[in-house]
Amino acid sequence: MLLKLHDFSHSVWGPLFATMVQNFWLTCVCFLLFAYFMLKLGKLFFTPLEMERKLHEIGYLSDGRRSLKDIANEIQKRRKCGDIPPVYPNGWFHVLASRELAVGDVKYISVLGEQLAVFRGTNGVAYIVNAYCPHLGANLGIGGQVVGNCIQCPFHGWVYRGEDGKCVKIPYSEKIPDFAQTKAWPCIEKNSTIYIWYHAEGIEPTWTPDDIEEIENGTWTYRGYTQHTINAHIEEIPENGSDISHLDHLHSSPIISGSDLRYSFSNWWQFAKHNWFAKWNPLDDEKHVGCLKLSHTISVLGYVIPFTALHMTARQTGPGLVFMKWSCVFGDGIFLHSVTPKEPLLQCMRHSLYASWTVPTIVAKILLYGEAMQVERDIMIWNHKTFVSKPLLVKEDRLINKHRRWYSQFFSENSPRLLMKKETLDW
Ligand SMILES: *[C@@H]1O[C@H](CO)[C@@H](O)[C@H](O)[C@H]1NC(C)=O
Ligand SMILES: CC(=O)N[C@H]1CO[C@H](CO)[C@@H](O)[C@@H]1O
Ligand SMILES: CC(=O)N[C@H]1CO[C@H](CO)[C@@H](O)[C@@H]1O
Ligand code: FES
Ligand SMILES: [Fe+2]
Repeated sequence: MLLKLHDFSHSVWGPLFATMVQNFWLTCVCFLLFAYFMLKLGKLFFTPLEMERKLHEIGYLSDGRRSLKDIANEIQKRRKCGDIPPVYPNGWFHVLASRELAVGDVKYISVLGEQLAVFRGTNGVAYIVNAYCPHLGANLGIGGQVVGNCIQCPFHGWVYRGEDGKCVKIPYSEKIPDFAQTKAWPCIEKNSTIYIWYHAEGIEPTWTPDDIEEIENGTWTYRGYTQHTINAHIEEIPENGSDISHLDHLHSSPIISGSDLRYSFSNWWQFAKHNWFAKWNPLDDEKHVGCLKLSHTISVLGYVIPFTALHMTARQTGPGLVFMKWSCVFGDGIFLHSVTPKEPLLQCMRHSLYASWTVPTIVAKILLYGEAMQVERDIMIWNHKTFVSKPLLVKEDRLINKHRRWYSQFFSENSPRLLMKKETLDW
């Protein structure tokens, strides 16, 4: 039925319609605001959380005069690192998430003190080779081109095979000498992650990162990641899995109290707390795995809130990977947790979250955010602490020693050590 304009004047819509026509621009603005708001809301509820924090953004205290960047730099310099173990343990490390490397992409990556070029051949396989071309030293990761399953140097065009680093083409030379070869690093891609094998003695991989069947077959889907840069020795980070007593102290105040340790202990937050129950054990049948069982609940005024129960089983697989499966009332999923040393005392830590479809994205985001909050409390400690090689432990702390013995298997004779620096010098 067609409406005539004068029909409106008698209904409640009439004046509104008239105002809208008169205020055309106002209507436009209202509509845009509404659309923007809906977009934000949709984003909040339906898109994964992706959060990256730089070193100086977490755990450093401002003095109101200098920038946090300067403060972080200065603390890094004056810090006593302690009698630390070698800085790069042997094992598999996260280099990139699969989605960060499309077919034909080349990336220059610096991890474990090595300069590397990571690329994906046209066959879809990811390869890692030394970044510096052995010919005259150009960086293959900066402007190198993927040619088939090889990478071509941007300087004189030598082509190296991703699989073994062999040079297969020198555009201006008839002969390719046998010595024309670069180093190809052992690399493995398990769904969603590209890993590199590092071994100071050049030993081939003796184990592989866990297969997560549920990620491969699509039962658990990607829900986001958080990334942090930390100024500490790598061992400090996995060690917190065996440090049961810090859970009830550092991690008990509710996440709304934040990650700034100056405030998170305040009495204001005493009404609610996180309760942790944890147990860590090295596995007998898989020497490179340590298993942490963790239960978590939130209690308010002493009453445990039932739907906050979260049960986790974390497999610390080698020196830098943790596969933490969890289940809660909404469903189940996994945190992929990785620590990769970029420099001797600079770690890149990532938590990626995959969950079953039953877990609403907003819940997954809260989980990921909550985890990040808790870890940021650790970071404030890590960024400022020293490594105590002979700690004062009481009986209840004994798992820490067990963890250190377990972790020592990842160091070998030629594992790189940090040269004794500053500490011995008098400035
Ligand atoms: C995916 O793998 C898990 C674990 O093996 C299994 O329980 C599940 O049924 C699989 N789902 C599909 C769709 O294949
Ligand atoms: C590298 C790898 O295994 N990729 C697979 C991950 O899973 C998706 C489906 O969920 C496959 O399409 C990819 O090939
Ligand atoms: C490696 C490891 O177990 N890290 C854990 C340290 O503690 C935080 C907070 O409890 C966990 O979220 C990490 O997974
Ligand atoms: S430096 Fe790479 S081809 Fe010459
Ligand atoms: Fe912790």
